[in-house]
Amino acid sequence: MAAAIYVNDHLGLDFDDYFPSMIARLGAEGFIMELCNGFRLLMDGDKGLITFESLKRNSFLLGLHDMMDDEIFCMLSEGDLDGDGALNQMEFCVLMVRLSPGLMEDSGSSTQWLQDYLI
Ligand SMILES: [Ca+2]
Repeated sequence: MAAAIYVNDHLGLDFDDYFPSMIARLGAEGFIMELCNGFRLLMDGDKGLITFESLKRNSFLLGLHDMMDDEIFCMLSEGDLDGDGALNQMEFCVLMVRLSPGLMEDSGSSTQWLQDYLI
């Protein structure tokens, strides 16, 4: 499950920066769709946002049994750009891209092309 791999990477487990090769394979648009699929797996279906509760519940469903509460808080606060305590789709995608050193190197304005797709 792709989303599980993203989360695992964020937590520093066997980090393998494969996003650049994913983009090469899928194209930027396909890559964004993959990120959006991951977002939907982790979000709260009613709110349309990734909240602490939805991340905790769905990361467990995805097999991330060892995800600690403080790691979930850390991920949320890292990605929460507008300060509402939850991640919307844009914030989630930006967070994932920021976690990829390869993508950060490729483009100085790492999130600009991403925003072009999402907005
Ligand atoms: Ca937010």
